[in-house]
Amino acid sequence: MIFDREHECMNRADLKKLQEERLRVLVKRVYDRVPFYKRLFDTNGVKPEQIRTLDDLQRLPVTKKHNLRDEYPFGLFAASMKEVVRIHASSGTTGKPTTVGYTHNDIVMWAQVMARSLAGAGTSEDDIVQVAYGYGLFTGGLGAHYGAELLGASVIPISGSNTQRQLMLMEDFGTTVLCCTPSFALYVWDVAQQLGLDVTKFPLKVGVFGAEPWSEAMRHDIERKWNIKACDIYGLSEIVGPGVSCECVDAQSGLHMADDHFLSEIIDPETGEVLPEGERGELVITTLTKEAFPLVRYRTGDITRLTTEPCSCGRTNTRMARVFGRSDDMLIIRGVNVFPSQVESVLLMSPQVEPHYRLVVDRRGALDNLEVQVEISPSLYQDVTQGILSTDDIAIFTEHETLVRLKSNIQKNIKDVIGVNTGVTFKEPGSIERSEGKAQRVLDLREEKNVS
Ligand code: DLL
Repeated sequence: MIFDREHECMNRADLKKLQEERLRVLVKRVYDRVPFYKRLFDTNGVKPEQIRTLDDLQRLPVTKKHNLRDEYPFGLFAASMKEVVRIHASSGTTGKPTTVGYTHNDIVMWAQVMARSLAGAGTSEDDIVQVAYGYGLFTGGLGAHYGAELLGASVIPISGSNTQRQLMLMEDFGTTVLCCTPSFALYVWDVAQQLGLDVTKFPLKVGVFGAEPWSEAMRHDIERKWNIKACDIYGLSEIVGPGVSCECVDAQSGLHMADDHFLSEIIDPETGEVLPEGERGELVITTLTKEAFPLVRYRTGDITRLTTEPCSCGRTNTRMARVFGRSDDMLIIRGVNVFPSQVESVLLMSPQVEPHYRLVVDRRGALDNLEVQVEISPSLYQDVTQGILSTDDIAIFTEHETLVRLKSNIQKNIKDVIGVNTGVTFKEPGSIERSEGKAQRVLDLREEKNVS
């Protein structure tokens, strides 16, 4: 279903006109209301009236995450607190979070783009939507909630965690759409196996998964395990939360951006230069309609590609490729750039290991060392431990013939795909910590050493 045909299928020339009209209003708003942006325009010798077309935008520098932190908590708000009806904040692990505010109109717009996303992913008023993203300062829960309600679906606001309860309600209430992180979807499936539940018999038909990078191989794994279609949804709190872009269930071929609200560019993360359509680089977004927390050329840190080729589903808006990773999650191992999602794709090629893994980076002498820890499948585990009483015996994992062969295969495949030699350590099923929100895939011990 197409929720907002007028904007989702708009002729691209009309869309450009609409974006430019909105851009002109936006630059005036931030110049007049946000001292940070007034300074930025003035220092760069740009007057708001000079920004008339999309190309003019490049006269302005980008806004970075640290600019948001410097203005903590409300310095970048372009509306008075009287007009602000909601505050969310990013899940910053160190120091103060990044605060974002919404006026009533912002909340309405967010619900609309989320409703679009969910409709594109195959949701309608007939569906029962289980929102298993966290509710709270994190935007996942409330974002999906308001969008699903606007669509007229029946919402189960269960929030994250409570894995067994998720399964009970899913079965008893007949959930048809599940919204959560892909890693949580895998965790819930694991628990279903332990409980002996056949989830493929559940009425669930689609999952709207996002908030963390995941690979195409992970999609196939989740779709097979749950017997559903899994659609990728993207967003970030600074821009609005989930709903910036989402895949349609018909084509599952790139995430449709809400172009009438968010203007996207791709830049080279090193040089900041704007790249031509189709090239991979860092996504930069300008919010065209936000009132309380508008951002001009915000560097998202996310690495992707854009295309304006129309989709077979009939939508004409820009499509964004699955996020490859965050520029700050990119590991540099002995000079080679490595994204965790690349390692994930290789691991998922092997049915003998599970999609539960962790990358541990350390420094041995002057050399970076990457160790991939991955759980072996329960059936392989059973095979290799047969007849052995104590599974504490690490030798089973290091000396067993099948595991030695498997390890050398995985190491070879990783070397072929990413070009670095890695260590591979097998773990018992269930031993790598499961995530109820965003998965923590990387443990970088080099940082600790740098600090000391
Ligand atoms: O994660 C908003 C969200 C909630 C998106 C629910 C989708 C679903 P933040 O906590 O601010 O907001 O984190 C934003 O998460 O810059 C990306 O690096 C990453 N991210 C979000 N969606 C995806 C995705 C929410 N589909 C940061 N694929 C973003 C890859 C994603 N990474």
